[in-house]
Amino acid sequence: MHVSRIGRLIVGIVVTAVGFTLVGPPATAQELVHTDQTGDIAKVLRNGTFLADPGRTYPDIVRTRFAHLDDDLVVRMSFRDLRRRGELNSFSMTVRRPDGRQRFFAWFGSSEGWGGGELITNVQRPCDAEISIDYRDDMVRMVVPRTCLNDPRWVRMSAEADLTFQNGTDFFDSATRGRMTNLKVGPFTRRLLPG
Ligand SMILES: [Ca+2]
Repeated sequence: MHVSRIGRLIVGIVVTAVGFTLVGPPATAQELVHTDQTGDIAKVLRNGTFLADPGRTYPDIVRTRFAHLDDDLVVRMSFRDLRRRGELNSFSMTVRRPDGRQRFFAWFGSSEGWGGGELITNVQRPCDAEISIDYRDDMVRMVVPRTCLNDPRWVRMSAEADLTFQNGTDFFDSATRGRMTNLKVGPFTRRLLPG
């Protein structure tokens, strides 16, 4: 994959990274399942314009399970139509911690394979974040060890999927947004405790 394309995608995601709290009860559990709206993919033009594209089926996220386990953060996204694509694909998750800092993890791939990991700048050491992609069951699973985040007391998470074309046009869906907006990241889950 071409570095400049990845760079544009990263900039697009980070620049628009604004999130809100999902409506829900106070944090008492380590897991949240969110059913996302279908037909809510946004098309982002090279000039930054956001347009609804309800007829597109990929990358439409339909259901996501966020889990804060003893050792790992796990985000499992189910898609309406997950297929291996020749263009650049990406899956990402953003984590907020009690200290107010936000960490971004992303994986980028095409028909040639997958790469990625942590891309935010405040990282001082490698992180063993992993992704698994199941095309048969339309499922993507992202795992980030809690040690990558200094074992936080709680986290809030969001997740996204992107499909980017050679001409710079990007299609994306947020796992928790519920409708097309001009915000790429969020809303964030409520606080999820480990356990
Ligand atoms: Ca969706």
